[in-house]
Amino acid sequence: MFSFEKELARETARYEALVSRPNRRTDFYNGIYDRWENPVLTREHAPLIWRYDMNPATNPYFMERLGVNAAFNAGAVKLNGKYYLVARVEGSDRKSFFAVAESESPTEGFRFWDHPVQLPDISPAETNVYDMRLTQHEDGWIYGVFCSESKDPSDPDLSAAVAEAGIVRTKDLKNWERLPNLVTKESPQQRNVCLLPELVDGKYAFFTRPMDGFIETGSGGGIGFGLCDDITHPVIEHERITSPRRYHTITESKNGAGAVPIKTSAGWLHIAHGVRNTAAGLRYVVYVFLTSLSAPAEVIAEPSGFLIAPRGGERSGDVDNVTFTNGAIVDDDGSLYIYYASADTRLHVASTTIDRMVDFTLHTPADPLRSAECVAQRCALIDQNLAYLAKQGS
Ligand code: M1P
Repeated sequence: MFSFEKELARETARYEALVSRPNRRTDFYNGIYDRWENPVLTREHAPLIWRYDMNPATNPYFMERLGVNAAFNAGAVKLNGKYYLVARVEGSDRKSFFAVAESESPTEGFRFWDHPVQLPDISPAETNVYDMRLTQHEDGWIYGVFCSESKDPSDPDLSAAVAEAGIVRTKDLKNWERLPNLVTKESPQQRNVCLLPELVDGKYAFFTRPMDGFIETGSGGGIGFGLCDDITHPVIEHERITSPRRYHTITESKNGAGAVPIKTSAGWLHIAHGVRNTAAGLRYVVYVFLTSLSAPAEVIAEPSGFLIAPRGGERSGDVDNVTFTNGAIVDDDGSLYIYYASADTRLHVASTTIDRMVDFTLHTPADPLRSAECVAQRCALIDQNLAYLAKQGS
């Protein structure tokens, strides 16, 4: 027989077991990073008080009243010794919002705070918000740059939308000050914008993703870079392309900034995403490039191919064949945790170190862009190995 108390107790136990389960490395190996067995956030991590009315008088069947569909693309930051994810949570109504999940560990134990982030509501047209990148800026603020999406009023197509970069800032992830959306004079739309932690020539430096339309980047040639004088009235007059899209590569259809660039001794490490088209739809992978410390818009190394692509169960979900990142944390010992989502459904962690990533970035050959040259590149590696192994054996 149905019992409200029994269902509540079972779901509470299930939730506790999920959020407190230990995580461990999988046996995946490539020498570059480790994959971890359990996602760090899923829709089931949404607290019961977000979803159920807990009062049997008003919810006699213990029904979910406000469902949660997914928890994925998260900005990430370490503060006062704790790990924080500001996740994109999507309700079953398709609207996304931000919520802070906290843990003592970078790989497990993330629990959402009781309330999601209540962003200052600055425009009735803003319909959806998602994918916040968190920048611990040298000016003392933590900035969150995210996609602010509205219906395109000039286009009768019901799906026509406009993407802009929304900006908030905080000191504690609790109180958020909303700044005006970023204006990019040369680009009608923006998504995947993030703020560099340091000023460049005394100005706020953004990595942008110029787009002609909401889905297609059109004339937008790749990941852009632009400077703005005043973060409280953010305007970028001119963008230049940093990491371009290229024909027949992992970035042919689109690319975009991912985690906020990480300062290393070799340069700014960018963990971004690239998109190609296939007969089965768009395929999103995570890739890496390095830009100069003295000129952050200049790419100095871009290893061939992807760093992370969907594998196994990561391949399927709401949007199949997608891995996407907008957050990473560097620990005091040089460990690096890359939070990547799969299939716009759940959030995983990959772990590595800054040293390994710099080695990977500087010593992995660049994409030679043509099959014949890729074969030559691989044969050179094989010949080098055969010669080395023969010498070892002799
Ligand atoms: O669905 C895959 C991703 O699509 C968008 O990324 P982009 O702007 O590069 O196409 C974003 O909406 C992202 O949230 C999503 O994961």
